[in-house]
Amino acid sequence: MSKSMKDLLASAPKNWGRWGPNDEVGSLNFLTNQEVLRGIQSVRFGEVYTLGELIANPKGEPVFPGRTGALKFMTQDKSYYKSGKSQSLPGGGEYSDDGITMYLQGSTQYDAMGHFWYDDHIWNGYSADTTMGGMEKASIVPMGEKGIVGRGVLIDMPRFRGKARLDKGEEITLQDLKDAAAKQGTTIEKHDILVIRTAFLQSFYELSREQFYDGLNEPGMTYSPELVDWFYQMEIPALCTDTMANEMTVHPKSQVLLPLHCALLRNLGVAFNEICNLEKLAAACERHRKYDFLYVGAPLKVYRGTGAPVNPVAIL
Ligand code: UVW
Repeated sequence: MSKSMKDLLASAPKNWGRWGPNDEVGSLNFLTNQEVLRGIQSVRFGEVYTLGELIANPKGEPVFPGRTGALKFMTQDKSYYKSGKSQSLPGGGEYSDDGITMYLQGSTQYDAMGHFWYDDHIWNGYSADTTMGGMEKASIVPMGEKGIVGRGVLIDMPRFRGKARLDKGEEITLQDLKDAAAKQGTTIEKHDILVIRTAFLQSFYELSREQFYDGLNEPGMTYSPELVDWFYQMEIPALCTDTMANEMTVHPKSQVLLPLHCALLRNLGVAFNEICNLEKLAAACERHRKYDFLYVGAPLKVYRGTGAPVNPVAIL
């Protein structure tokens, strides 16, 4: 049965107004100094894992349909000096330089709190008109100012299911999340930054573009009242995954696209960190039988940006 987003989320909880009428960082407000210290307490080995994908990867970059990978170009290199287009600096110094054109949501990135909406209102009830010509409200800048630091918890779904990666359209329910955490011996605590591995994007590098995008329906969580209520009660500040949209693309019962973007990001202010690479972190977690760590993410401060690249760091 097809439904509208408004119908589907009619009784879903909202955090609008919880941090005042001018708030632009939503549930990141839960990440207080105490939460940073709790994250630091989870560090045991000092091992550092970065979660960013390669930008301008010559093999291509997994992006949500409608976007393209980054275009990077050299504006200065040794060839400029060799051809006489550039002269060495006084004293003999030379340098390389380059530029990039990219979708701000085209690689590992954070969605701005106001990036996705329905019913003409973005996070905290701001009018969707404030997105016109650049995000006047709830852009990526306040999130970049705050930084996202706390205790991260990895839930390794393929490991839980005994497979290399989740398939297109494979759902993760709240019960799956809890069962996987229990099997790992991990307790998800209030205010944890939830990191969910599906390994789905690994298939991008193995399949042809046509195979990867054909019938695209990413695996992951999708809207259910109990899942959203759990996020609300647990006061989860941020959700990070290794998929392009952090959720199943299509809600199976209603056919609504990307309902968690509205239920979690728009309504609860849960920050979305998408297109992470969790492979090395997951291997280390398995090796150490330890799935919690200090998570640090600071999206770039792009003026009125709808999102921004980030290279999150997990310290085990
Ligand atoms: C869209 O903007 C459609 O999705 P995402 O936030 O996952 O990039």
